[in-house]
Amino acid sequence: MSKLKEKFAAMVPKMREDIKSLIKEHGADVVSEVTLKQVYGGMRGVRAMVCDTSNVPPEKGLIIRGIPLNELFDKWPEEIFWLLCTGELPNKDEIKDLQAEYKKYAGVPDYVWKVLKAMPADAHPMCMLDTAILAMEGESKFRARYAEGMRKEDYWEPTLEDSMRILAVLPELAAGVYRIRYKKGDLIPSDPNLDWGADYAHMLGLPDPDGNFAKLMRLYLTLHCDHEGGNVSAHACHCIGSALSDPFYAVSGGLNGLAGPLHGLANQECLKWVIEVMKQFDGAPSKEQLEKFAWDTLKAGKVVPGYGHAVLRITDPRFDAFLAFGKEHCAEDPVFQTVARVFDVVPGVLKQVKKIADPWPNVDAGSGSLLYKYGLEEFEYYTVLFSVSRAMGMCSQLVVSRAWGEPIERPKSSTIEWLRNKVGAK
Ligand code: CMX
Repeated sequence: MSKLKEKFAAMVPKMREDIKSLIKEHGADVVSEVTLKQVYGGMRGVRAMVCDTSNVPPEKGLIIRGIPLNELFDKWPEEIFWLLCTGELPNKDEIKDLQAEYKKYAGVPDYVWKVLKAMPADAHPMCMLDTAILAMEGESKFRARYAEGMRKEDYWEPTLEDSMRILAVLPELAAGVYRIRYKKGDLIPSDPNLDWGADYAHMLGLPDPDGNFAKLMRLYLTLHCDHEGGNVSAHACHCIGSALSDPFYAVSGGLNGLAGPLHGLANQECLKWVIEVMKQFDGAPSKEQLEKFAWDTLKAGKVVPGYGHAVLRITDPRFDAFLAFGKEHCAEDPVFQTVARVFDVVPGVLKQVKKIADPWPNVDAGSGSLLYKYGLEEFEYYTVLFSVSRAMGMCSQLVVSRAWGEPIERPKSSTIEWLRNKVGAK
């Protein structure tokens, strides 16, 4: 048995007992109220679901299992997945064991490459990635065990196994999507001696003479891992999983949500915006030029990508981490300089628009300029990188909720007439 499975198995009985007694003693207590505005406003702020892997207080940003993200910047993604699942950081033996497990579960089957190569030449890389994950659904251990009549208390075990398979295969799949979609030549085989992040960087095939691109990939994969349970991708994955659809269905479905421009696709949109402004002003723009460009965007009825957030009310700590990386490794790069200048200018513009709740940069505002600097210039691909990381959050959330036996999700919707009657509207 893997050390992760062993550790998690030891946690499960207490987790179940705690939740059972909490519901027994406090099941009728009110934890959240819902206004009509929230019903029509994307359920913003309504507390109606559980997620223990991470939490996002508006004034602090991402906290993973009680540890603020800024204390985890130097951790590798493998450590983060362990933390998400178990609530503790792994020791050296545990991390080695998890890395060996990834190698054991790795290997993209040939039929998946055939599916990807048969897709239209202009297919979006996110569509390719999500299709590839879905294509592998037939491998699901969860589905096979369910068909055999698995007991409910065992659901988490094949969910973890499917999750390991998905996470193990994702860097190779994602790198393959890049090389096929952008005609970069042959697929590059995985290097068994490399860690999860560095192996992904290696399989993309970009030049990395000083190892800084691999460093960036580890940071990138760590920073995007999870963002509590209510964001579109996590919630979609969770909802699909609650019907006991297996992790291949659930993760692919969640990533379809990440592919929206108001969510994970904003990183592609953001760099596009930066490149457009640089084109318009023939290089790194001045603060005045940027201010004008931001206003023009707003006046055209468009959003400034990479800015604003449904929950956060501060500069996203994930943006801070990318900015610090850029200052250390690409301070002279004009695209990075533009991103840094956008940060000086755009919050001041957005603050003047009353309806915007959060004028600060989110995770998507800075990462693209760093990827661009290392030669990853195809910005339609950026959400795929986000996906490889975010799958850690999705999988850990699925394993945890299967372990405590969460039921199928089924909130009540209302007709307009019901709502009008409820509030006594004329
Ligand atoms: N530029 C222009 N307008 C913005 C804006 C921005 N960056 N951020 C918010 N607004 C607008 C909204 O579109 C909304 O306008 P309408 O009422 O006309 O529809 C209004 O301000 C109020 O929105 P809000 O309460 O501040 O924010 P929401 O919770 O509704 O939406 C988000 C949050 C992220 C979708 C929004 O800020 C946005 O569209 N940002 C740009 C896209 C982006 O960067 N998305 C990535 C978020 C991180 C991620 O999930 O990956």
